[in-house]
Amino acid sequence: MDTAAHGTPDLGRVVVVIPTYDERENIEAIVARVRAAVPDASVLVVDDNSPDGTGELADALAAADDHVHVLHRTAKNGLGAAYIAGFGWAREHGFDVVVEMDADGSHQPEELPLLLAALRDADLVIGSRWVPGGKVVNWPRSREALSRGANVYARIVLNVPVHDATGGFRAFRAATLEKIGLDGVASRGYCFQIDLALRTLRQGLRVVEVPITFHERVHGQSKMSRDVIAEAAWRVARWGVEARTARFRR
Ligand SMILES: Nc1nc2c(ncn2[C@@H]2O[C@H](COP(=O)(O)OP(=O)(O)OP(=O)(O)O)[C@@H](O)[C@H]2O)c(=O)[nH]1
Ligand SMILES: [Mg+2]
Repeated sequence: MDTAAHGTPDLGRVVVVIPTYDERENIEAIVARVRAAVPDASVLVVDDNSPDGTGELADALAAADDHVHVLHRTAKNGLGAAYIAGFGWAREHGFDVVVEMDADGSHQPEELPLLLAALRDADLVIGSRWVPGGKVVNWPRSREALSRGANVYARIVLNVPVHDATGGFRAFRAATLEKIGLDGVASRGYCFQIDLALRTLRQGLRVVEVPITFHERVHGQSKMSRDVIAEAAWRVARWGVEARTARFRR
């Protein structure tokens, strides 16, 4: 690929990684919006063999646009595993910036330039619902309570100075992913996001939150489940205990 044609001036080449599982009704519109919002960036759809045919639809989008790529995986293996595969692809293809974004329209591609601008002075930028200026639109109270509760819990247990540690609209420098090392990441569900934020902070890297407007999905089904919540709760508790024990030993 030609860097001049595919790059953004001072950040280098950007890829927006979009994990999908049964997002047939959303994938076309979200890819089109990303392409319009950041025309120099590439898109990588990471599909876990969605039964609804999202992978084939993504292939058709890729065939029509050389900035769109698809990574097919064989089975639904969780968001974390899909992202790690996508990050590996981005590394092999020499991208300098890797963005995480949901397919369901909750994250607004039009806000990508804001995230990328903030990355000029950061190693990880988190699009945040829970900083001044951040908003959620059409979210049921129960979901808002879950997200706020999860963030308060993570802040107390892990002492992380981040307001939206579970947020999944993010921009990483490729160098950040390299430094934090992804081999030991076992988180599968949305605690993957907390895990990566924590690893980035522990490396002494710069994490910046920018306010975003988060919209409840309109089409398709949420993959949030009790298992995902339970995994986050016990992993965060374990990381908290590990951090305290390490401090005690020092
Ligand atoms: N490849 C892959 N993608 C997944 C998997 N689980 C979720 N996703 C995708 O990850 C993104 C976020 O999943 P959602 O179902 O929206 O979960 P959520 O945003 O936590 O929940 P809602 O707020 O209720 O939508 C979407 O693009 C999903 O299609 C998975 O196991 N594999
Ligand atoms: Mg969602």
